[in-house]
Amino acid sequence: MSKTLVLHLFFIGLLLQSCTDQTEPLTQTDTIRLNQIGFYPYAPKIAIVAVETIGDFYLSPVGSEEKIFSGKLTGPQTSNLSGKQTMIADFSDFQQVGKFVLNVPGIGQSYPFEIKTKVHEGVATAALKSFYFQRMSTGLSEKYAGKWHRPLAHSDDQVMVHASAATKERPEGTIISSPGGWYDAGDYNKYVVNSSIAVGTLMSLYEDFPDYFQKLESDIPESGNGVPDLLDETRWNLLWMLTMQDPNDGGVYHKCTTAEFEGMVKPEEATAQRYVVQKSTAAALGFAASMAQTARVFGAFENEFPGFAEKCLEAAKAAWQWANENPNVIYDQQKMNEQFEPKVVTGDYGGNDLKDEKIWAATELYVTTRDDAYLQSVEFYPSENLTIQNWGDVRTMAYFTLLRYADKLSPTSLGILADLKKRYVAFADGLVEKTNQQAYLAPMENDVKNYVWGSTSVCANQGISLIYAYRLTGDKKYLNYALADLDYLLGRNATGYSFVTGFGNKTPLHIHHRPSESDGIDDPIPGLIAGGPNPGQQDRCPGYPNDLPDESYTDDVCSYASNEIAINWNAPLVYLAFAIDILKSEPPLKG
Ligand code: 9MR
Ligand code: 9MR
Repeated sequence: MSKTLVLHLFFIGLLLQSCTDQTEPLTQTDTIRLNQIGFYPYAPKIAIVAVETIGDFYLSPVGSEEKIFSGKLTGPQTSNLSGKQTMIADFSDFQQVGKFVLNVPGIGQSYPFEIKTKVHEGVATAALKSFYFQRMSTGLSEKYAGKWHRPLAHSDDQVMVHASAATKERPEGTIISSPGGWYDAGDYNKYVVNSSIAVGTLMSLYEDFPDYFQKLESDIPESGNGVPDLLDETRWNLLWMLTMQDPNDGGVYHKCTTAEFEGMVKPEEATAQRYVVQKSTAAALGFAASMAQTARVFGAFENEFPGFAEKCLEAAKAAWQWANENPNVIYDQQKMNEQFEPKVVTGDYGGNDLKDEKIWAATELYVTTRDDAYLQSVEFYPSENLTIQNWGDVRTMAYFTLLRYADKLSPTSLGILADLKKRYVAFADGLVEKTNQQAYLAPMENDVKNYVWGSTSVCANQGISLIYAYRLTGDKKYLNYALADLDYLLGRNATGYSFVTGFGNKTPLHIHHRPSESDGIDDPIPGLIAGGPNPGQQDRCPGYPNDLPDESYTDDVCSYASNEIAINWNAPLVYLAFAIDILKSEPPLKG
């Protein structure tokens, strides 16, 4: 063998050797958990390895074996929810735009992710578009719905007044028309209380970022009509809500529903009789709050929708008055069923405490009309603690609106406001305290009480709270914690799922959603967020891996307690993903 050939072989050997060093082929694993959509160039970037280990990690471009960034795993972190240990791979310093994977020798390779500005615009827009897929009393055409197109169903123009809702003007069995709106969730019913917080969240997003939404299109039939798609979509449900008010007295029916849940059938095959049932104070107040906000928001679109804003304000005032005359009409389904037939066993959205609904309605009416009397009629701080907003506790919705309009309000509200800002920042500090000790570094993990039915919405709503804290103080730490909650929802969590259908590599495929389950299409309708981990496991499905708070999730259609979807869960996802995308795509500050 010639000397040169030997040398040649030697170098080839070296080359091969160093290649294998660099690239021992790693298999994709969900043990590495990260936001499966991606990251912003100038923001924190963190992956969590779900086992205790030591060593290095490195990034490679998708499809290449080059090591373009490497670092050391740090930790271990110990979960206060499960006691399990995790390791942190922090690659925040890597700012290159592109598509990458994260490798941990000995563990494997992550799902691919992207680094770019506006990285969440796609998932945010799909989450908004999912409301279009929830529309009822209309067909969804292929042009807008793609393979999920479907025929008209649930025209809801022959809805019966249930015995519980009978009045002199509308006796039992009266037929009214209550078309449109969105299906609440995986079921086919419509509930005013839950609709209120959903439309309130979407309109608050608009009010917080009006310029951005002038241009954002979600590809719906109304796109291009001169009104932001976010508002067109919301109006679809508002128009239905208006039909839930009894014009004879201003009261609002609690829900429009079948007596029992329909089977897992297509919308057009779900044809059981529909009813409006008992009026309730919670429905009247939620309705009043939403309609007062609608009047304010749609006041700017008088040319497009003549008279709409004014009509909504009148509706809000009438509902407010009804609620004042009927301050304590609780929706107690069990009691109702003891008195009336047919018995109604669909979702109840009940609850005994109406103070928060009253604060919310009073605040929205006040901010829209600037009539101090509304604010003066409520006890503004019924409890020292602030809470994360949810369908049963909407007080924070009121506080958000006051904070949003702080600069424009009169002395009456200013008294409340000084205090509110202080309380609010203290609340946000409480939400994030100890986050750095958590296994997945998300504020969500700080409190085991966050793990309820619809826990992903607790996480998203908490993220919204942190966005307000950021906007109040200018302190970026709150924004980064809000981003950590979004990372959590999109894959950096104890289940390894990105909880949004169609967005990520490991996503829910078998959501408890009648249209997705019955359409014969493998992929569920995209942009829907699953309820998420819920140790209550009320559905008793066999698939839960264990009963740990943050792992009590099963991607199984039987699991309505962890794998259903709902409008009041999707709305905060829409808010959080867009708000983060808007705020994080701003260029970094110089210096
Ligand atoms: O499908 C229903 C879902 O939308 C509700 O959230 C859930 C809880 O109220 O109930 C589901 O319906 C189930 C019912 O409660 C019990 N029988 C099986 C039904 C469908 O799985
Ligand atoms: O989101 C609701 C959750 O807070 C309740 O614990 C649960 C049981 O009452 O109901 C959830 O709401 C469901 C509603 O009752 C019917 N439509 C589906 C909703 C999401 O599961």
